[in-house]
Amino acid sequence: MTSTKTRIAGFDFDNCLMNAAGVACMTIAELEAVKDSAAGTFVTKTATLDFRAGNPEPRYQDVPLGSINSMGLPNQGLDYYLDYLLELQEREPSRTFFLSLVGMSPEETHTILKKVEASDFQGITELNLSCPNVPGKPQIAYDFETTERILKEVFAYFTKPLGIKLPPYFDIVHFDQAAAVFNQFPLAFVNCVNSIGNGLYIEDESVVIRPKNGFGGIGGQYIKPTALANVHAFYQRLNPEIQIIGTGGVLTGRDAFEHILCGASMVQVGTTLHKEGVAAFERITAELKAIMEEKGYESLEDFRGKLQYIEE
Ligand code: RRO
Repeated sequence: MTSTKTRIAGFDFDNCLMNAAGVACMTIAELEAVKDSAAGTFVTKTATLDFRAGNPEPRYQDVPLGSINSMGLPNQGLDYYLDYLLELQEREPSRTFFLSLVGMSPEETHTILKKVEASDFQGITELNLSCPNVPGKPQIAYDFETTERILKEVFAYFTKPLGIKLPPYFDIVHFDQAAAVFNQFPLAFVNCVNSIGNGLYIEDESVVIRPKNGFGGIGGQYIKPTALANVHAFYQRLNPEIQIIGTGGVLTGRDAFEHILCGASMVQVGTTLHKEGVAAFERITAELKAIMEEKGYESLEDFRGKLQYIEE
């Protein structure tokens, strides 16, 4: 029997596909729909301490080869997601879910993480170090000194399973420097990648989203090669205890297969989920299983990380 089950931070999941944070995860109704689909689990919209309305609309646009967004971190506030997850873990004790979060400052990040640490939440936490869309706030993970300081401070008190959501890096030296930082910490995973920040999409003579004069994070088919490179670069460099979640450009089962081949233990679907709805999970899972069957692979372990190189 071909299986796409996987394991992250010691928790088992029936399927390796789930939503990417930001898509289908702002409200409890959306989260329940992902939970009840073929997805193995869900991650919440990145939560800040308090409710945020986010940037003015239009702020997300699907385009033929992907998407562009400058949402600006709209969310219901930590308590909304945490209260729901606490209720859900009573209702579905055999399943594990992800909570995404970040503060508007390092201080706020610590306030949030201390609340999660003190709570009864038994799931997995993803710290988003890569939001590209809050005017005046650069992506944290492009600043290695700040990232190292925050992680040092966090792991002084945070004992639950924690991973980080990363922006794409584009230089081999940056892969080396980033990995040297992450390898100092007991991270459960790194998630590669968030949207490619600050692209510009034009229709006729105009931008398509209002915030930042049209600049926004790019997702979808445009970003798969960058996503795969980041997944594999960190798979090659990180301590084996730090798992990789692959995100970016997953439209088909073949795309998910490539993420796993590059080293991903879980694969997230963002733009495609926005375009197609939760039915995407069943379709992509079936396509992935068909590829595995054709190749004689029964589990993800049979091919994870086994990307082939061309000999010198
Ligand atoms: O809300 C957003 O604008 C947003 C976030 Br927090 C993120 O991490 N990635 C993205 O593309 N948009």
